[in-house]
Amino acid sequence: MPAPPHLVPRPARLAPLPGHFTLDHGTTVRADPGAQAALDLLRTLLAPATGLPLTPAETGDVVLALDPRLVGAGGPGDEGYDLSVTPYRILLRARRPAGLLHGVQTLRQLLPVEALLGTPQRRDTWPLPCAEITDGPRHPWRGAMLDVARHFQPAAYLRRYVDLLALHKLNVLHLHLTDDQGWRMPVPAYPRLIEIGSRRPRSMAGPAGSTTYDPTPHEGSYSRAELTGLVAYAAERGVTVVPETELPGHTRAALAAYPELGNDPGARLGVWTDWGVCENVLGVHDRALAFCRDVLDEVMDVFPSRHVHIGGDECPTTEWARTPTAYDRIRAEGLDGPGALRAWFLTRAGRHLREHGRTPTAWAETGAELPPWFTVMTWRDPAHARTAARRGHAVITGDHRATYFDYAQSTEPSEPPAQPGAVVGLRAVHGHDPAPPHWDPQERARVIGAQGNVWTEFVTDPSHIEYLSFPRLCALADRTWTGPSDWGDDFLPRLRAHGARLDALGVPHRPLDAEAPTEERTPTKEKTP
Ligand code: TNX
Repeated sequence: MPAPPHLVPRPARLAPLPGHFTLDHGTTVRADPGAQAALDLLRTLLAPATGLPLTPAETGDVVLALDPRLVGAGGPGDEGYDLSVTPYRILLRARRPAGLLHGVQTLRQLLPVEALLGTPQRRDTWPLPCAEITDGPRHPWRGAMLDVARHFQPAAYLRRYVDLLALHKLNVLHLHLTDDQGWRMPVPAYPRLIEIGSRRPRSMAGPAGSTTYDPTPHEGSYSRAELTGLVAYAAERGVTVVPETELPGHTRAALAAYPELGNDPGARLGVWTDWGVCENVLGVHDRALAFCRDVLDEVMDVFPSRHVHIGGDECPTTEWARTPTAYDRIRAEGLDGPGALRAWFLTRAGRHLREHGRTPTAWAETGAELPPWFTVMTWRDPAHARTAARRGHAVITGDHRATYFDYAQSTEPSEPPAQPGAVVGLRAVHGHDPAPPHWDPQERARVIGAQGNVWTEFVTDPSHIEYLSFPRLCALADRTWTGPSDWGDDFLPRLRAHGARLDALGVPHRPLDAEAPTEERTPTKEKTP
């Protein structure tokens, strides 16, 4: 048998077969009912380099079809696909359209790497190795979070990032849309969120606590049409955009625009120009709750995703503890004290989402503080994921030691500026098990997946985003789609071959030969809360 092709992520089952199928100008295609969108995607992706017409015909050489009876190798059903490449025909089948979209990405990786280039290639024939593939994901949530609040990125760039996620069968783009340093999404009832909240006059130079500033102003926001366009573009590629608007902390940009939403209506706060944890948070009064409802109504209108993220991390209680009206709320709700207000606030906002059929999603600070109907993202400590699963939460792991891509990939001095404190090496990502085997089966079943997180305090441009994301997202994709793999014998050889694809797509990435097969797990430091 021939050697298996090097695919990332590795398919659940792949049997290489002798021979090739060759795409050329005479190749015909057929999309059965429900498969047209996947064929359109295949055409769109192959057009720039190959220029192949892929002419429709009743007896297609390439057939894409939905088949409700298909079981597929992948557990959760909706995203699996079967792909058969023989010398005479390609047959791609899936139970649901999402599976076909993933199958299209596999076809793309089976082609010569030049198929990924953005310009016409001098080549008439495009061979694919024959194989039988039965594939499907291990986890339904395979994500990447991009922080567009600290540094804004234009919508066109977000589309490219979506394309890179889809290539790796990652299916969630979590957009961190608001933070202390910028508010990027318009809400018609609150125009100053953009007029004031989307611009900061300068930015701290260096990590939290630094005393020097880069005097360059930073600003940016999306139009509603850009966001709805992004949602549609991502859906065509099997990617769901999950929005995050931070509540009740990390809201200084909103407070700069509307001081009455805070705890001291007389305070004149600018959009924050520092990094770190900001003391200013929303008030716990009715006006702040009404603001949250209005914001979330607009969020739900623009983003159809089942999950809607409302932040919830790093919320100091200092302001509440010194605000008399906060104690009125504490008494009225029978709470223990200011420390209980964060969970109370998130529960109120979460209920609003739930009443509209959405699943409230938030960062977990311990895994034990929110109602179990929240989906939580654990980040501080891997133990929080198990705590949360035991409590009944659906859990997405984002352990900072394994999935925070704002940390450097190595200790080498040539690495670009990064969040200080830890190194998140490729091996740590590869070794990250969202649901370790020693947990109880019910606990493991509650872990719906994992995501890589690109915080952007020190990341201003797309090439830096990509350098931080790759190859670490490749490891995350492999882990969440396929599961564990042997680092030296399986993952690294596939990744090295995959590097040519990243190069063809112009993705700046950390050199792959930097990863020694015997490299030990990189020691990292504690995250200080
Ligand atoms: C903590 S993780 C944060 C972010 C920072 C990040 C930097 C989380 C939910 N909050 O606000 O950007 O650390 O690593």
